[in-house]
Amino acid sequence: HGLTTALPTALERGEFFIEYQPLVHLGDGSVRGAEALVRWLHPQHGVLGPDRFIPLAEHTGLIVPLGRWVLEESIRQARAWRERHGEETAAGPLRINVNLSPCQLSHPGLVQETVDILERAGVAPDALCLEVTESALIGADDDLLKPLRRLAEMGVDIALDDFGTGYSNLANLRRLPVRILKLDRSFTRGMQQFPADPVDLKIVEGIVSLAHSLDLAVTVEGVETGAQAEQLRILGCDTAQGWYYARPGPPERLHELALVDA
Ligand code: G
Ligand code: G
Ligand code: MN
Ligand code: NA
Repeated sequence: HGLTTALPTALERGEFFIEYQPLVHLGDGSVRGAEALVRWLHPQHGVLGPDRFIPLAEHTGLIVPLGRWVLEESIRQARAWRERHGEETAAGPLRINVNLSPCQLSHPGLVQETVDILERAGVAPDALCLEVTESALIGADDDLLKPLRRLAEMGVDIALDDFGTGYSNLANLRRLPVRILKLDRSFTRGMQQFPADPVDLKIVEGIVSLAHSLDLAVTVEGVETGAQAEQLRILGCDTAQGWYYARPGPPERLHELALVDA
């Protein structure tokens, strides 16, 4: 349909833009980074979310140049953010999270392009966290994991996105160069009511305990209320993201947020 034909030129026309959603340390409420979320300002349809065009971009292969642009733009932003607020937060390096689709992972230029983008921007690899979905890595062979391993060795963080939806073999986690589990929003939803859904509580408790025993940090998504945040903090989750803290917004918003809390 119409979007398919407009997509290839949208990148040249500069119709994509990025919103950033803060990642907050649950222990002290300090901002420790942000996730980059791409949008398309379509000349007729207005702002389109990623679910409207990422699948299309993956299908047509445009995801490779689009993903490269997102990475470049986010790293540029990370640099500005670090120049203003420093490279470290109370909870570790200040990072920008960028989503990586499976097609980008199997694209042979990924590692070198990422290195080049970081070097050109003069930004250390620890400014970057790449989010890969659990489903993309299920049954991944070594060829697919190799680029992620190399990036991880350089200091890039790797997060497993949408964790808990993909039926992955938990023992498999040890094989992955992943340091962070991003718990899918569906689990956070069970904490919305009070008392929280007991089954969801047990599941999250189990995941956190497993993750920590493997030296993985847990980030929770979709936190919409203070009660949820408190519950998830008590369960031992490390980092949170959600409307309770901030909706995705323009990069200028990042400067308004206090980075280090007393
Ligand atoms: O923007 P929104 O909050 O609706 O994000 C929906 C999903 O779109 C996210 O879960 C994320 O996985 C995906 N997404 C957002 N930005 C990007 C991007 O730059 N690249 C890829 N591959 N996926 C993205
Ligand atoms: O990469 P991923 O699909 O996980 O991206 C996060 C998505 O979740 C984005 O589409 C973002 O707009 C959305 N989102 C972020 N915070 C919240 C929240 O607190 N509640 C809900 N319902 N959605 C959220
Ligand atoms: Mn994500
Ligand atoms: Na997710």
